[in-house]
Amino acid sequence: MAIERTLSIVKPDAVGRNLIGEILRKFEAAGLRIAAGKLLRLTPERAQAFYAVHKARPFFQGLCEYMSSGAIFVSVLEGENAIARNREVMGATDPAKAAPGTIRKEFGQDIEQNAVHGSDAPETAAMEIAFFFKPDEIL
Ligand code: 3AN
Repeated sequence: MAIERTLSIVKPDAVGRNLIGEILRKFEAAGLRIAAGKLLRLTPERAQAFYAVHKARPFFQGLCEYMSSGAIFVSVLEGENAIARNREVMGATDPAKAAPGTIRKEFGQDIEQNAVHGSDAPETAAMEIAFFFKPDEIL
């Protein structure tokens, strides 16, 4: 199995409810190593750039306002099949449909305020990691 890296974001609703530690604990318990991490706040323009792939979707503006509404914790997770494993630990986009024990089931509030983001493919993981981290910030 391949060792991969993926980008994770603890979103503003979860940071605001003091859930960074609980969420990182689930990644580590699933065998994912935290290879980089930082707390920051996106400007609306940076949020629009990050979610540019969704710009034609009806929820784009609300999503960018929400993602720039408070601090986020971004991290690089590393491990075997890290991209798929992270998405398993996160659960389905809609917390109401997420499996028991997943982050979104336990901590997500609705389909927009769903606690975490995770890259969905190797290409997007590489782009999203580079969006937030310089190579020498990943250990
Ligand atoms: P995922 O984060 O599970 O890969 P995407 O890429 O389809 O899901 O959506 C990106 C983000 O956009 C989601 N995490 C969520 O915050 C928001 N989003 C997705 N679908 C909706 C929707 N129908 N209404 C509001 N926000 C949505």
